[in-house]
Amino acid sequence: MKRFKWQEDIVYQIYPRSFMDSNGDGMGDIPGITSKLDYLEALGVTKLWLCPVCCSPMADNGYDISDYDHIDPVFGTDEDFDRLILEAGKRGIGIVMDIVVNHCSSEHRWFRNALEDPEGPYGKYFYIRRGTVEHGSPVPPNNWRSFFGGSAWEPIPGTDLFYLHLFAKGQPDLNWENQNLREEIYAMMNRWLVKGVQGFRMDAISYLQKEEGLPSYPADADDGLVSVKYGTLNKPGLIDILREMRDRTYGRDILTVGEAMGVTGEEMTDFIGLEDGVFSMIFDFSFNELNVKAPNYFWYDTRSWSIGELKEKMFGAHESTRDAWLGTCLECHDQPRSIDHYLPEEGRNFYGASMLAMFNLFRRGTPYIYQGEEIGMRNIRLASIEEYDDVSTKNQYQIALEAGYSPEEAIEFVYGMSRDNSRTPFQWNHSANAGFTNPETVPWLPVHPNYTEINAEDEAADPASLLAWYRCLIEIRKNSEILKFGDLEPEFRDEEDLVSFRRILDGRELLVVLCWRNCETELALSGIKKKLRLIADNYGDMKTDGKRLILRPYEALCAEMVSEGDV
Ligand code: TEU
Repeated sequence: MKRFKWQEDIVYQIYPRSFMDSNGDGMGDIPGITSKLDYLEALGVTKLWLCPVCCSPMADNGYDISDYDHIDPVFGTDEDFDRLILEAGKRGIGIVMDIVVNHCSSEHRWFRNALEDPEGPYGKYFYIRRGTVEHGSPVPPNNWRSFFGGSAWEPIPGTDLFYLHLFAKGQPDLNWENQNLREEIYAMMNRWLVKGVQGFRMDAISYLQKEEGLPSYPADADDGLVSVKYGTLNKPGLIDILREMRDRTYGRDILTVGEAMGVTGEEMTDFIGLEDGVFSMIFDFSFNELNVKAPNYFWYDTRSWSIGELKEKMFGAHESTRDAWLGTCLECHDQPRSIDHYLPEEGRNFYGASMLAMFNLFRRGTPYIYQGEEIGMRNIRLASIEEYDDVSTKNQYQIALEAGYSPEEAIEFVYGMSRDNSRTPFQWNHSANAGFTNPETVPWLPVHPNYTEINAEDEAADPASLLAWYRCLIEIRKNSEILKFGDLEPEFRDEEDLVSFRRILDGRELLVVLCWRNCETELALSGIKKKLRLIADNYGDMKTDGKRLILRPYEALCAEMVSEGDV
């Protein structure tokens, strides 16, 4: 099978507002990122995916773009961005742009023109539809509920028209059936490629195609509404739009990663087949929201889940992508911190965190690390909802109150699920404000109080730290053809609370064992006919007599399986 450079990448995701503030305004920026390139180079990553940095009124922290061609002044200048590309390039690191084209900002000139003349050419860039009037009040064109809560339709003042927004009100959906709109987007993407960006992360990309006629569906909750996903998630025709986009812009050799929920089974080949996919990869989200009761995404409506479920979802995703490619990840700017999300209380320590690292970095696919994951940053508990910033957090809090929960209960849901959990400032050192901004500045979101114990500087000086472990695993992966390109086969599949697999390439095999248990256990090696030669173990050694492995709490090990003659 053909090999691509992006299969060897290790991607680091940056949330620019929270990474490093260079000018003391309390908000991270591009010169701040540039100033930390040595840290990123030492970590070993090869690509930086930047969450959106283009001009935006920040209704959804940059995921509402008002000018696709320029850097928002909060983050710096266009020249700062050019310099970042250049400086990163010197260190063998490429920049990946976040392309947000399911919607733009309500401040974008296209949308302003559309409001002025809904029947005109720009009106056709959006979904603008007539509502009805019942008992003197306007009723939206259908019963879709936006991902962030409430109707997905916003009335256009002074008219009986509404516009569609799957996300916040400030994020009107773009109409991909309009060829003029498509041409504008392709040209914009090509301008970024000419500037030297080396990849695209495609935001909310499975929602571009809407169901013909935008029909209502039976309500999925007491509000009489239904999640927008019924009428928008991976609808027939989406793949044709994406093929056109690929052929008109990035092609096959540049790293592209789709945030493509709802793509499953046989469709994987069309989307991410190594032969002819529309993207290099999509994120493997198969197990990241096991605690959410699909499909309404209400944070108060969670469920318990098991490691068995997690591993079956993960193996399932791999089984449907044998001729394709995934991006593996545990965290991002929309998810809680992985230590809090995937580990029980007793496993939230170095062993649990380092086990998660191996789980993410040694699977088949291109790994993504979210800023702070490598030092073990944790969820935050802010005193009240007013201290939160995220639009979806505020909406979910409101939804919980409306469902009858008390403020104390509602804030507990926020603690577990808020997107601000992963958006707190990066913890660089143990000085005031964790070195993220000037000591006297108030950062845009509070610094986690644990920064004196968890920070990059202290961990960089400690060979036994989580950061050191990440560096070590990244180095191993970069030098291992098996880890980069090998197949993945489940192992010990029936063992509860154990995730294990083999990575296989040209007859050579590695065994990975991840013990999601808090007690010591014996694992019989009767099915393994070869000897194990240790490559990495978060306890520093491997306990085995050749017939059994003794696994310690949250142990993670990787060993080469060698025949007698090779030992
Ligand atoms: O998220 C897309 C998405 O589907 C969200 O519903 C996501 O599951 C949710 O935010 C979790 O609470 C992307 C971006 O990653 C997100 O930050 C943006 O808010 C969203 O698109 C709109 O651009």
